[in-house]
Amino acid sequence: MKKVITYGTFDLFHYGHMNLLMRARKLGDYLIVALSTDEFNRIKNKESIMPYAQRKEIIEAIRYVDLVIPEQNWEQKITDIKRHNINTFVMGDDWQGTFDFLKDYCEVIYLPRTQIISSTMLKEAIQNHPQ
Ligand code: C2G
Repeated sequence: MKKVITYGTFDLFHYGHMNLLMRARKLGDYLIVALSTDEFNRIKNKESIMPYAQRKEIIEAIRYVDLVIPEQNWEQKITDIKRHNINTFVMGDDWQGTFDFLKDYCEVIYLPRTQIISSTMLKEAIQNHPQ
């Protein structure tokens, strides 16, 4: 079984996220999403609108996802890859090159980001149009 892993916050889940997860899943037979915890988001200087519990429920509901685990720090990737016998690590290409050190442990693939949509845009739209 070819196992794939990807990491992210997936706040305000949108088409770009889905498109990443769909393509990642098609690279193997099993997809794990390491979902950034609220605490790790603070370390990433990335405040998410939706708390971890809600973001986790959404990701678990996506047909392409087989397992969601918490992403708590920058250092856990090698451990995750070993523990889960990962064959392929996938990220959007805004991270191009950042995780090449993982090539010692598994295949590393960066996929083109989906244009025109981002959590930042959605967040600004929400903040600029309070109901
Ligand atoms: N993404 C995409 N297209 C978009 C928006 C996001 O392909 N329009 C991808 C990103 O490249 C990433 C994934 O969707 O691979 C999740 O996006 P974020 O939640 O923004 O992830 P990020 O905060 O970059 O977290 O350790 C890695 C970090 O946790 C990555």
